[in-house]
Amino acid sequence: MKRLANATLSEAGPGVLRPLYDRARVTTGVVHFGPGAFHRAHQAAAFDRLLATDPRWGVCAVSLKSPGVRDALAPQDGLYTLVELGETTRLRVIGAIGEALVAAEAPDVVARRLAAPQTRLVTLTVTEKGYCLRPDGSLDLDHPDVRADLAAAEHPTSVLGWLARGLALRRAAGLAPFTVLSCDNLPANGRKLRAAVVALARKGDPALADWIAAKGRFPCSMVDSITPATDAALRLRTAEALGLEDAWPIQREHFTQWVIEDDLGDDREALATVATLTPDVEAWERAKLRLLNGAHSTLAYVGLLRGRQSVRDAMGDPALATFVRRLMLDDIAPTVRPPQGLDVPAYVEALLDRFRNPAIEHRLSQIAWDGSQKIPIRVLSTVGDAIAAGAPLDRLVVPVAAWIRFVAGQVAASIALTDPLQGALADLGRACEGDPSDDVKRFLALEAVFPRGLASDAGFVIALERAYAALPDLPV
Ligand code: CS2
Repeated sequence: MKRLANATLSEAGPGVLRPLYDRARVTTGVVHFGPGAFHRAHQAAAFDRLLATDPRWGVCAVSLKSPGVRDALAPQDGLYTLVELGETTRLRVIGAIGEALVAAEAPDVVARRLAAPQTRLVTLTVTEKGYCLRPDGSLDLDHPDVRADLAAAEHPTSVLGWLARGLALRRAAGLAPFTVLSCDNLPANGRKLRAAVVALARKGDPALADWIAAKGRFPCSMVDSITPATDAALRLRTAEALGLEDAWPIQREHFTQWVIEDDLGDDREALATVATLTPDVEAWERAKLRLLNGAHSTLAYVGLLRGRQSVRDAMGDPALATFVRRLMLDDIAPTVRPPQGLDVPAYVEALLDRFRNPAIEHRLSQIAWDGSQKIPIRVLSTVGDAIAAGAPLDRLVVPVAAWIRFVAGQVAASIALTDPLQGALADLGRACEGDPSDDVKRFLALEAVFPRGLASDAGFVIALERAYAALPDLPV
Protein backbone atom coordinates (compact mmCIF):
# COMPACT_ATOMS: atom_id res chain seq x y z
CA MET A 1 0.00 0.00 0.00
CA LYS A 2 1.31 3.48 -0.87
CA ARG A 3 1.91 5.96 1.93
CA LEU A 4 -0.20 9.07 2.44
CA ALA A 5 1.78 12.13 1.21
CA ASN A 6 1.35 15.15 -1.06
CA ALA A 7 2.07 13.02 -4.11
CA THR A 8 -0.55 10.38 -3.27
CA LEU A 9 -3.23 12.60 -1.71
CA SER A 10 -5.32 12.64 -4.89
CA GLU A 11 -5.61 8.84 -4.64
CA ALA A 12 -7.37 8.98 -1.24
CA GLY A 13 -10.68 7.11 -1.20
CA PRO A 14 -13.79 8.99 -2.36
CA GLY A 15 -15.34 9.25 1.11
CA VAL A 16 -12.34 11.04 2.58
CA LEU A 17 -12.27 14.85 2.77
CA ARG A 18 -9.02 16.43 1.65
CA PRO A 19 -7.45 19.87 2.04
CA LEU A 20 -8.95 22.01 -0.72
CA TYR A 21 -6.27 24.69 -0.50
CA ASP A 22 -2.91 24.71 -2.25
CA ARG A 23 -0.45 23.31 0.30
CA ALA A 24 2.48 24.72 -1.70
CA ARG A 25 1.32 28.25 -0.83
CA VAL A 26 1.00 27.64 2.92
CA THR A 27 3.35 29.60 5.19
CA THR A 28 4.13 28.85 8.83
CA GLY A 29 2.29 31.25 11.12
CA VAL A 30 2.01 28.89 14.10
CA VAL A 31 4.59 26.95 16.07
CA HIS A 32 3.00 24.24 18.19
CA PHE A 33 4.70 22.46 21.11
CA GLY A 34 3.45 18.97 21.93
CA PRO A 35 1.80 17.68 18.73
CA GLY A 36 0.15 14.68 20.42
CA ALA A 37 -3.28 13.38 19.51
CA PHE A 38 -5.10 16.24 21.24
CA HIS A 39 -3.41 18.88 19.10
CA ARG A 40 -3.83 16.94 15.89
CA ALA A 41 -7.49 16.28 16.71
CA HIS A 42 -8.34 19.80 17.63
CA GLN A 43 -6.20 22.90 17.01
CA ALA A 44 -4.54 21.56 13.86
CA ALA A 45 -8.00 20.74 12.49
CA ALA A 46 -9.12 24.31 13.29
CA PHE A 47 -6.06 25.77 11.53
CA ASP A 48 -6.81 23.49 8.60
CA ARG A 49 -10.20 25.18 8.33
CA LEU A 50 -8.60 28.62 8.45
CA LEU A 51 -6.21 27.60 5.68
CA ALA A 52 -9.15 27.32 3.30
CA THR A 53 -9.17 31.10 3.05
CA ASP A 54 -5.80 32.24 4.39
CA PRO A 55 -2.46 30.47 3.70
CA ARG A 56 -0.79 31.97 6.80
CA TRP A 57 -2.04 29.29 9.22
CA GLY A 58 0.50 26.55 8.54
CA VAL A 59 1.86 24.81 11.63
CA CYS A 60 5.40 23.85 12.57
CA ALA A 61 4.84 20.98 15.06
CA VAL A 62 7.57 20.65 17.68
CA SER A 63 8.04 17.69 20.02
CA LEU A 64 10.52 18.46 22.80
CA LYS A 65 12.24 15.07 22.86
CA SER A 66 10.18 12.26 21.45
CA PRO A 67 10.73 11.52 17.73
CA GLY A 68 7.47 9.55 17.29
CA VAL A 69 5.34 12.26 15.66
CA ARG A 70 8.16 13.52 13.44
CA ASP A 71 8.98 9.98 12.29
CA ALA A 72 5.33 9.32 11.45
CA LEU A 73 4.54 12.64 9.79
CA ALA A 74 7.73 13.68 7.98
CA PRO A 75 7.45 10.92 5.32
CA GLN A 76 3.79 11.98 4.90
CA ASP A 77 4.58 15.67 4.30
CA GLY A 78 2.79 16.35 7.60
CA LEU A 79 -0.50 14.84 6.38
CA TYR A 80 -2.60 12.56 8.59
CA THR A 81 -6.19 11.40 8.79
CA LEU A 82 -8.60 12.67 11.41
CA VAL A 83 -11.53 10.35 12.03
CA GLU A 84 -14.57 11.91 13.71
CA LEU A 85 -16.67 9.31 15.48
CA GLY A 86 -20.38 9.44 16.22
CA GLU A 87 -23.61 8.29 14.64
CA THR A 88 -21.87 9.00 11.37
CA THR A 89 -18.13 8.76 10.86
CA ARG A 90 -16.21 11.37 8.94
CA LEU A 91 -12.65 10.99 7.67
CA ARG A 92 -10.68 14.06 6.86
CA VAL A 93 -7.04 14.45 5.84
CA ILE A 94 -5.55 17.40 7.70
CA GLY A 95 -2.93 19.45 5.90
CA ALA A 96 -2.14 22.13 8.47
CA ILE A 97 1.13 20.64 9.72
CA GLY A 98 3.82 21.58 7.22
CA GLU A 99 6.81 20.56 9.29
CA ALA A 100 7.41 18.27 12.27
CA LEU A 101 10.55 18.78 14.37
CA VAL A 102 12.17 17.36 17.50
CA ALA A 103 13.61 20.24 19.50
CA ALA A 104 16.37 18.16 21.08
CA GLU A 105 17.58 17.12 17.61
CA ALA A 106 17.04 20.34 15.66
CA PRO A 107 17.31 23.17 18.19
CA ASP A 108 18.56 25.70 15.65
CA VAL A 109 15.62 25.13 13.32
CA VAL A 110 13.14 25.46 16.20
CA ALA A 111 14.83 28.70 17.29
CA ARG A 112 14.61 30.05 13.72
CA ARG A 113 10.91 29.22 13.49
CA LEU A 114 10.19 30.95 16.80
CA ALA A 115 12.16 34.01 15.69
CA ALA A 116 10.66 34.19 12.20
CA PRO A 117 8.70 37.41 11.55
CA GLN A 118 5.82 35.37 10.06
CA THR A 119 5.33 33.35 13.29
CA ARG A 120 2.42 35.00 15.08
CA LEU A 121 1.16 32.32 17.40
CA VAL A 122 2.78 29.64 19.57
CA THR A 123 0.31 27.05 20.83
CA LEU A 124 0.92 24.38 23.47
CA THR A 125 -0.49 21.00 24.42
CA VAL A 126 2.24 19.65 26.67
CA THR A 127 -0.09 18.29 29.41
CA GLU A 128 -0.15 19.44 33.02
CA LYS A 129 3.35 18.19 33.79
CA GLY A 130 4.95 20.14 30.95
CA TYR A 131 4.43 23.42 32.80
CA CYS A 132 6.94 22.64 35.60
CA LEU A 133 4.74 24.29 38.23
CA ARG A 134 4.56 23.82 41.96
CA PRO A 135 1.19 22.82 43.48
CA ASP A 136 0.48 26.52 44.19
CA GLY A 137 0.83 27.25 40.45
CA SER A 138 4.20 29.01 40.61
CA LEU A 139 7.32 28.01 38.66
CA ASP A 140 9.14 25.04 40.21
CA LEU A 141 12.73 26.27 40.29
CA ASP A 142 13.88 22.84 41.48
CA HIS A 143 12.43 21.04 38.47
CA PRO A 144 15.34 19.40 36.62
CA ASP A 145 14.27 20.89 33.26
CA VAL A 146 13.95 24.36 34.77
CA ARG A 147 17.38 24.01 36.36
CA ALA A 148 18.77 23.04 32.97
CA ASP A 149 17.16 26.15 31.44
CA LEU A 150 18.57 28.36 34.17
CA ALA A 151 22.02 26.95 33.54
CA ALA A 152 21.84 27.28 29.73
CA ALA A 153 19.10 29.65 28.52
CA GLU A 154 20.41 29.47 24.96
CA HIS A 155 19.91 25.69 24.83
CA PRO A 156 16.41 25.24 26.23
CA THR A 157 15.10 22.00 27.70
CA SER A 158 11.57 22.76 28.93
CA VAL A 159 8.82 24.37 26.91
CA LEU A 160 9.11 27.38 29.22
CA GLY A 161 12.77 27.65 28.26
CA TRP A 162 11.82 27.49 24.60
CA LEU A 163 9.24 30.24 24.96
CA ALA A 164 11.69 32.47 26.82
CA ARG A 165 14.37 31.76 24.20
CA GLY A 166 12.03 32.46 21.29
CA LEU A 167 10.87 35.70 22.86
CA ALA A 168 14.47 36.73 23.58
CA LEU A 169 15.39 36.20 19.92
CA ARG A 170 12.41 38.28 18.79
CA ARG A 171 13.24 41.08 21.16
CA ALA A 172 16.83 41.11 19.96
CA ALA A 173 15.60 41.27 16.35
CA GLY A 174 13.21 44.14 17.11
CA LEU A 175 10.14 42.00 16.45
CA ALA A 176 6.88 41.91 18.38
CA PRO A 177 6.39 38.90 20.65
CA PHE A 178 4.30 36.00 19.34
CA THR A 179 1.05 35.27 21.14
CA VAL A 180 1.38 32.24 23.43
CA LEU A 181 -1.78 30.14 23.58
CA SER A 182 -1.94 27.33 26.12
CA CYS A 183 -4.46 24.63 25.20
CA ASP A 184 -3.89 22.39 28.23
CA ASN A 185 -6.31 21.33 30.96
CA LEU A 186 -5.02 23.76 33.56
CA PRO A 187 -7.10 26.43 35.27
CA ALA A 188 -5.96 29.94 34.27
CA ASN A 189 -3.50 28.25 31.89
CA GLY A 190 -2.42 31.46 30.12
CA ARG A 191 -1.93 33.42 33.32
CA LYS A 192 0.12 30.64 34.92
CA LEU A 193 2.18 30.26 31.78
CA ARG A 194 2.90 33.97 31.56
CA ALA A 195 3.99 34.07 35.20
CA ALA A 196 6.22 31.01 34.75
CA VAL A 197 7.92 32.32 31.59
CA VAL A 198 8.44 35.75 33.14
CA ALA A 199 9.84 34.15 36.33
CA LEU A 200 12.24 32.01 34.30
CA ALA A 201 13.37 34.96 32.16
CA ARG A 202 13.77 37.13 35.27
CA LYS A 203 16.47 34.82 36.64
CA GLY A 204 18.76 35.32 33.66
CA ASP A 205 17.67 38.47 31.86
CA PRO A 206 15.50 40.90 33.86
CA ALA A 207 15.08 43.25 30.88
CA LEU A 208 13.64 40.38 28.84
CA ALA A 209 11.30 39.53 31.73
CA ASP A 210 10.06 43.14 31.80
CA TRP A 211 9.55 43.11 28.02
CA ILE A 212 7.53 39.87 28.16
CA ALA A 213 5.50 41.13 31.10
CA ALA A 214 4.73 44.38 29.31
CA LYS A 215 4.18 43.19 25.74
CA GLY A 216 3.48 39.45 25.81
CA ARG A 217 0.02 38.05 25.16
CA PHE A 218 -0.78 34.78 26.93
CA PRO A 219 -4.54 34.37 26.57
CA CYS A 220 -6.19 31.60 28.60
CA SER A 221 -8.10 28.98 26.66
CA MET A 222 -10.33 25.99 27.23
CA VAL A 223 -10.27 23.17 24.72
CA ASP A 224 -12.68 20.27 24.72
CA SER A 225 -12.89 17.24 22.48
CA ILE A 226 -12.66 13.64 23.62
CA THR A 227 -9.67 12.11 21.86
CA PRO A 228 -9.07 8.40 22.50
CA ALA A 229 -5.57 7.14 21.73
CA THR A 230 -5.02 5.62 18.29
CA ASP A 231 -5.78 1.89 18.30
CA ALA A 232 -5.71 -1.03 15.87
CA ALA A 233 -9.38 -0.55 14.93
CA LEU A 234 -8.70 3.03 13.86
CA ARG A 235 -5.70 2.03 11.77
CA LEU A 236 -7.74 -0.61 9.99
CA ARG A 237 -10.69 1.67 9.35
CA THR A 238 -8.40 4.42 8.03
CA ALA A 239 -6.44 2.13 5.73
CA GLU A 240 -9.69 0.76 4.27
CA ALA A 241 -11.26 4.15 3.60
CA LEU A 242 -8.11 5.93 2.52
CA GLY A 243 -6.58 3.19 0.40
CA LEU A 244 -3.23 4.57 1.58
CA GLU A 245 -1.05 3.84 4.57
CA ASP A 246 -1.22 6.46 7.32
CA ALA A 247 1.35 5.79 10.07
CA TRP A 248 -0.62 7.70 12.69
CA PRO A 249 -4.30 8.47 12.16
CA ILE A 250 -6.12 10.32 14.94
CA GLN A 251 -9.67 9.90 16.25
CA ARG A 252 -12.02 12.09 18.23
CA GLU A 253 -15.69 12.61 18.89
CA HIS A 254 -17.58 15.04 16.61
CA PHE A 255 -18.00 17.55 19.43
CA THR A 256 -15.31 20.17 19.78
CA GLN A 257 -15.18 23.38 21.73
CA TRP A 258 -12.49 26.05 21.96
CA VAL A 259 -13.00 29.07 24.18
CA ILE A 260 -10.22 31.66 24.07
CA GLU A 261 -9.65 34.79 26.11
CA ASP A 262 -10.27 37.77 23.91
CA ASP A 263 -6.65 38.95 23.76
CA LEU A 264 -5.41 37.83 20.37
CA GLY A 265 -4.22 40.96 18.63
CA ASP A 266 -4.43 40.77 14.84
CA ASP A 267 -5.49 37.10 14.88
CA ARG A 268 -8.70 37.92 16.68
CA GLU A 269 -10.98 37.97 13.67
CA ALA A 270 -9.71 34.72 12.18
CA LEU A 271 -9.73 32.78 15.45
CA ALA A 272 -13.24 34.02 16.19
CA THR A 273 -14.38 31.83 13.27
CA VAL A 274 -13.10 28.63 14.93
CA ALA A 275 -13.41 29.50 18.64
CA THR A 276 -15.59 31.43 21.07
CA LEU A 277 -13.80 34.55 22.27
CA THR A 278 -14.71 35.82 25.73
CA PRO A 279 -13.18 37.98 28.47
CA ASP A 280 -13.94 35.24 31.04
CA VAL A 281 -12.41 31.90 30.06
CA GLU A 282 -11.94 30.84 33.66
CA ALA A 283 -15.64 30.21 34.14
CA TRP A 284 -15.64 27.85 31.11
CA GLU A 285 -12.42 26.17 32.24
CA ARG A 286 -13.73 25.57 35.70
CA ALA A 287 -16.98 24.04 34.45
CA LYS A 288 -15.13 21.80 32.02
CA LEU A 289 -12.29 20.77 34.33
CA ARG A 290 -14.52 20.00 37.29
CA LEU A 291 -17.49 18.44 35.51
CA LEU A 292 -16.00 16.73 32.45
CA ASN A 293 -12.47 15.99 33.58
CA GLY A 294 -13.47 15.43 37.23
CA ALA A 295 -16.10 12.90 36.11
CA HIS A 296 -13.62 11.32 33.68
CA SER A 297 -11.04 10.72 36.40
CA THR A 298 -13.77 9.32 38.67
CA LEU A 299 -14.95 6.93 35.97
CA ALA A 300 -11.33 5.96 35.30
CA TYR A 301 -10.17 5.10 38.82
CA VAL A 302 -13.46 3.73 40.12
CA GLY A 303 -14.24 2.00 36.83
CA LEU A 304 -10.88 0.20 36.73
CA LEU A 305 -11.42 -0.99 40.33
CA ARG A 306 -14.81 -2.33 39.25
CA GLY A 307 -13.33 -4.23 36.29
CA ARG A 308 -14.37 -1.76 33.57
CA GLN A 309 -12.07 -0.89 30.68
CA SER A 310 -13.55 2.04 28.76
CA VAL A 311 -15.61 5.12 29.57
CA ARG A 312 -18.60 3.68 27.75
CA ASP A 313 -18.21 0.40 29.63
CA ALA A 314 -18.00 2.29 32.94
CA MET A 315 -21.19 4.16 32.02
CA GLY A 316 -22.78 0.75 31.48
CA ASP A 317 -22.23 -0.05 35.18
CA PRO A 318 -25.55 1.18 36.64
CA ALA A 319 -24.21 1.89 40.15
CA LEU A 320 -21.23 3.82 38.79
CA ALA A 321 -23.27 5.75 36.21
CA THR A 322 -25.79 6.79 38.89
CA PHE A 323 -22.98 7.73 41.24
CA VAL A 324 -21.19 9.90 38.68
CA ARG A 325 -24.38 11.71 37.69
CA ARG A 326 -25.17 12.55 41.33
CA LEU A 327 -21.58 13.56 41.95
CA MET A 328 -21.75 15.97 39.00
CA LEU A 329 -25.19 17.42 39.72
CA ASP A 330 -25.26 17.48 43.53
CA ASP A 331 -21.62 17.92 44.53
CA ILE A 332 -19.60 19.48 41.71
CA ALA A 333 -22.20 21.70 40.03
CA PRO A 334 -22.74 23.89 43.14
CA THR A 335 -19.02 24.80 43.06
CA VAL A 336 -19.10 25.83 39.39
CA ARG A 337 -19.56 29.51 38.65
CA PRO A 338 -21.22 29.03 35.28
CA PRO A 339 -20.31 31.37 32.47
CA GLN A 340 -23.12 33.29 30.85
CA GLY A 341 -24.97 31.02 28.48
CA LEU A 342 -24.10 27.74 30.21
CA ASP A 343 -27.04 25.80 31.64
CA VAL A 344 -25.21 23.53 34.09
CA PRO A 345 -27.77 20.68 34.43
CA ALA A 346 -28.11 20.53 30.63
CA TYR A 347 -24.30 20.58 30.33
CA VAL A 348 -24.06 17.63 32.74
CA GLU A 349 -26.59 15.60 30.77
CA ALA A 350 -24.77 16.40 27.52
CA LEU A 351 -21.47 15.26 29.05
CA LEU A 352 -23.05 11.99 30.21
CA ASP A 353 -24.33 11.45 26.66
CA ARG A 354 -20.84 12.06 25.30
CA PHE A 355 -19.44 9.52 27.80
CA ARG A 356 -21.98 6.98 26.51
CA ASN A 357 -21.04 7.56 22.83
CA PRO A 358 -21.28 4.03 21.39
CA ALA A 359 -18.84 4.86 18.58
CA ILE A 360 -15.97 5.62 20.96
CA GLU A 361 -13.71 3.25 22.84
CA HIS A 362 -11.96 5.57 25.31
CA ARG A 363 -9.69 3.51 27.53
CA LEU A 364 -9.92 4.26 31.25
CA SER A 365 -6.21 3.47 31.56
CA GLN A 366 -5.47 6.44 29.26
CA ILE A 367 -7.40 8.83 31.50
CA ALA A 368 -5.74 7.29 34.59
CA TRP A 369 -2.29 8.55 33.49
CA ASP A 370 -0.66 11.37 35.42
CA GLY A 371 -3.06 11.20 38.35
CA SER A 372 -0.71 13.19 40.57
CA GLN A 373 -1.09 16.11 38.14
CA LYS A 374 -4.79 15.72 37.41
CA ILE A 375 -6.32 14.98 40.83
CA PRO A 376 -5.43 18.38 42.37
CA ILE A 377 -6.87 20.32 39.42
CA ARG A 378 -9.92 18.22 38.67
CA VAL A 379 -10.98 17.04 42.12
CA LEU A 380 -9.17 18.61 45.07
CA SER A 381 -10.05 22.17 44.06
CA THR A 382 -13.73 21.16 44.18
CA VAL A 383 -13.19 19.44 47.54
CA GLY A 384 -11.64 22.66 48.89
CA ASP A 385 -14.68 24.67 47.84
CA ALA A 386 -17.05 22.09 49.30
CA ILE A 387 -15.22 22.23 52.64
CA ALA A 388 -15.43 26.04 52.64
CA ALA A 389 -19.16 25.83 51.94
CA GLY A 390 -19.72 23.17 54.61
CA ALA A 391 -21.02 20.78 51.93
CA PRO A 392 -20.84 16.97 52.30
CA LEU A 393 -17.68 15.24 51.06
CA ASP A 394 -18.81 11.61 50.88
CA ARG A 395 -19.02 11.44 47.10
CA LEU A 396 -16.33 14.02 46.33
CA VAL A 397 -13.58 12.02 48.05
CA VAL A 398 -14.36 8.82 46.13
CA PRO A 399 -12.13 9.61 43.10
CA VAL A 400 -9.27 10.45 45.47
CA ALA A 401 -9.70 7.20 47.39
CA ALA A 402 -9.98 5.28 44.12
CA TRP A 403 -6.78 6.87 42.82
CA ILE A 404 -4.90 5.71 45.94
CA ARG A 405 -6.28 2.20 45.50
CA PHE A 406 -5.44 2.29 41.79
CA VAL A 407 -1.83 3.25 42.52
CA ALA A 408 -1.47 0.53 45.15
CA GLY A 409 -3.08 -2.00 42.81
CA GLN A 410 -0.76 -1.17 39.91
CA VAL A 411 2.28 -1.50 42.16
CA ALA A 412 1.04 -4.81 43.58
CA ALA A 413 0.55 -6.10 40.03
CA SER A 414 4.02 -4.83 38.99
CA ILE A 415 2.51 -2.53 36.35
CA ALA A 416 4.58 0.59 35.76
CA LEU A 417 2.75 3.84 36.51
CA THR A 418 2.61 6.58 33.90
CA ASP A 419 3.07 9.60 36.11
CA PRO A 420 5.86 12.14 36.64
CA LEU A 421 5.83 11.14 40.34
CA GLN A 422 5.97 7.43 39.56
CA GLY A 423 8.95 6.78 41.86
CA ALA A 424 7.37 8.36 44.93
CA LEU A 425 3.98 6.84 44.12
CA ALA A 426 5.44 3.36 43.70
CA ASP A 427 7.07 3.66 47.15
CA LEU A 428 3.78 4.75 48.69
CA GLY A 429 1.84 2.04 46.87
CA ARG A 430 4.28 -0.64 48.05
CA ALA A 431 3.85 0.50 51.64
CA CYS A 432 0.05 0.12 51.49
CA GLU A 433 -1.13 -2.79 53.57
CA GLY A 434 -4.86 -2.34 53.27
CA ASP A 435 -5.43 -0.45 56.52
CA PRO A 436 -7.48 2.58 55.40
CA SER A 437 -6.12 4.95 58.00
CA ASP A 438 -2.44 4.08 57.44
CA ASP A 439 -2.68 3.94 53.65
CA VAL A 440 -4.54 7.24 53.36
CA LYS A 441 -2.18 9.00 55.79
CA ARG A 442 0.83 7.91 53.78
CA PHE A 443 -0.56 9.37 50.57
CA LEU A 444 -1.72 12.56 52.27
CA ALA A 445 1.91 13.28 53.14
CA LEU A 446 2.56 13.83 49.42
CA GLU A 447 2.81 17.60 49.39
CA ALA A 448 3.02 17.80 45.60
CA VAL A 449 -0.57 16.54 45.47
CA PHE A 450 -2.30 17.43 48.75
CA PRO A 451 -2.13 21.02 50.03
CA ARG A 452 -1.18 20.99 53.72
CA GLY A 453 -4.43 22.61 54.83
CA LEU A 454 -6.44 19.91 53.11
CA ALA A 455 -4.27 17.02 54.34
CA SER A 456 -4.89 18.12 57.94
CA ASP A 457 -8.63 18.73 57.57
CA ALA A 458 -10.20 16.15 59.88
CA GLY A 459 -13.50 15.96 57.98
CA PHE A 460 -11.67 15.34 54.71
CA VAL A 461 -9.41 12.67 56.18
CA ILE A 462 -12.30 10.78 57.80
CA ALA A 463 -14.40 10.88 54.62
CA LEU A 464 -11.43 9.72 52.55
CA GLU A 465 -10.69 6.80 54.86
CA ARG A 466 -14.33 5.74 54.77
CA ALA A 467 -14.51 5.88 50.97
CA TYR A 468 -11.22 3.98 50.71
CA ALA A 469 -12.49 1.22 52.99
CA ALA A 470 -15.76 0.89 51.08
CA LEU A 471 -14.38 0.76 47.53
CA PRO A 472 -15.24 -0.67 45.06
CA ASP A 473 -18.65 -0.07 46.67
CA LEU A 474 -19.93 3.45 46.28
CA PRO A 475 -21.87 5.74 48.60
CA VAL A 476 -25.42 6.45 47.49
C1 CS2 B 1 -9.27 13.15 29.76
C2 CS2 B 1 -9.14 14.32 28.81
O1 CS2 B 1 -7.33 11.85 29.48
C3 CS2 B 1 -7.94 12.61 30.23
O2 CS2 B 1 -7.50 12.91 31.33
O3 CS2 B 1 -10.05 13.54 30.86
O4 CS2 B 1 -8.16 14.11 27.86
C4 CS2 B 1 -10.47 14.65 28.14
O5 CS2 B 1 -10.87 13.62 27.27
C5 CS2 B 1 -10.41 15.96 27.40
O6 CS2 B 1 -10.02 16.98 28.26
C6 CS2 B 1 -11.75 16.27 26.76
O7 CS2 B 1 -11.74 17.55 26.25
